[in-house]
Amino acid sequence: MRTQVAIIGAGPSGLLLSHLLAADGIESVVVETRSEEYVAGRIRAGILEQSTVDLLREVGLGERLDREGDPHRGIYLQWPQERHHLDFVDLTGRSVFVYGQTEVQKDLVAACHARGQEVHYEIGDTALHDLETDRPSVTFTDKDGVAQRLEADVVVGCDGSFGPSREAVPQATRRTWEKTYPYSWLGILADVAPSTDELIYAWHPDGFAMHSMRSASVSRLYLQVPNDTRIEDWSDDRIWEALATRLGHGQDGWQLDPGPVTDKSVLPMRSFVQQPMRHGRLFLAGDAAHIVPPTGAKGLNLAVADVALLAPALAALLKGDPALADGYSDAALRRVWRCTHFSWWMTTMLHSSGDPFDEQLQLSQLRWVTSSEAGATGLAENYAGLPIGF
Ligand code: FAS
Ligand code: PHB
Repeated sequence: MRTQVAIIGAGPSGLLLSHLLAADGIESVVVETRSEEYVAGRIRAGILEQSTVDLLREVGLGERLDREGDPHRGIYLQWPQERHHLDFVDLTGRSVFVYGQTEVQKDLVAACHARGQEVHYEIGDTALHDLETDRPSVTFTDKDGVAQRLEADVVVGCDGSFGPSREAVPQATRRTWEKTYPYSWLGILADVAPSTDELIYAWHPDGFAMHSMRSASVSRLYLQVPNDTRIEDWSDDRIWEALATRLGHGQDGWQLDPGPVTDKSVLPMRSFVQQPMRHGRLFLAGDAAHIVPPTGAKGLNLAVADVALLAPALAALLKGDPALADGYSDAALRRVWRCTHFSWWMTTMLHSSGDPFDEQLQLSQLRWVTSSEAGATGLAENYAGLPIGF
């Protein structure tokens, strides 16, 4: 098989990249280890920043988002006895949308079907070849067990944090930074109307808690738990009790309404960056190049920002102009480090470490960010998303 761009991974970065390339007349083929249904069903991100919403609308993927998405002006920051709203629209003129990654993925898959995008699902043995030549290729075993070779002008690793692309950059060339946080998130989906109009990020001496949502009838909530947490040790009742305590049930008449839990998972928290995000004819995008703790709601949005930079760079490269492609890694990494810092800052400000000194610093940061327009604006511009190409 031969194409212009071989894309490894059919998650949001892979499918959005193929969509943007097709709009530019560039052909691509996507290869994916999992099934279409499995990828679309993974429960992950929930917040789209302004730049992501703008891009999806621009490229014809915003219709259902505008119909079913829930625009939010801001978030609540909370600690015991205090809850403060930060209004991003007042502060920066930018807002965010609650629209789950599963919904974005469904829209991307529908667009693939509509344009006849070639995607090979349920493949195995993915391997990358000849990346330092102008005839790179990807070999794999297709779902029928037949060995395939996909030749291309360019290969893009959109294969997330466990795919082969990041290691395809030679050890001597790549540099990585990694930080593992001393806690994880226990996340639940529940069939109950949210008890809040906008997201609540709550600092509490027992640990962080967050009240998010997926729709008017589905809530998404998270609890800080130790890294070695076993999900079976957390009954629904224990989860709701901890959420009620940490989110301030009964504070100023506010109450947390529990409901049937439909999904439960534990998500480790880490930061990871690999640079460069290009090696020869291999380019990296999304989680293949970077991981952020979800406290800043940046993971999915950063993947979108990568491909928004990469698509025009590849189109130009394939039409004979390498300038944007040569600048892709540095341009993408500026935003990657901005989002990595912001996600680290939100995480260390809101998660209890048990250290009394940290606790005072955290509470002081929270009081400053909720009382100073400068502090609130700094958080707002990062959370609602800096313009693409920042
Ligand atoms: P993805 O990981 O989504 O997609 C990579 C794809 O490559 C996968 O479908 C995988 O099957 C495929 N692949 C892997 N190896 C392959 C191979 N050898 N060959 C072919 N295909 C291969 N972000 C937030 O903003 N908020 C959140 O709350 C949040 N929660 C998360 C919870 C979990 C459990 C995880 C893992 C991530 C979460 N994230 C969250 C981050 C997440 O949303 C990612 O940022 C987003 O999925 C990135 O998209 P991709 O770069 O496409 O990577
Ligand atoms: C979510 O709704 O899943 C969500 C929202 C905000 C975050 C992380 C996750 O920071």
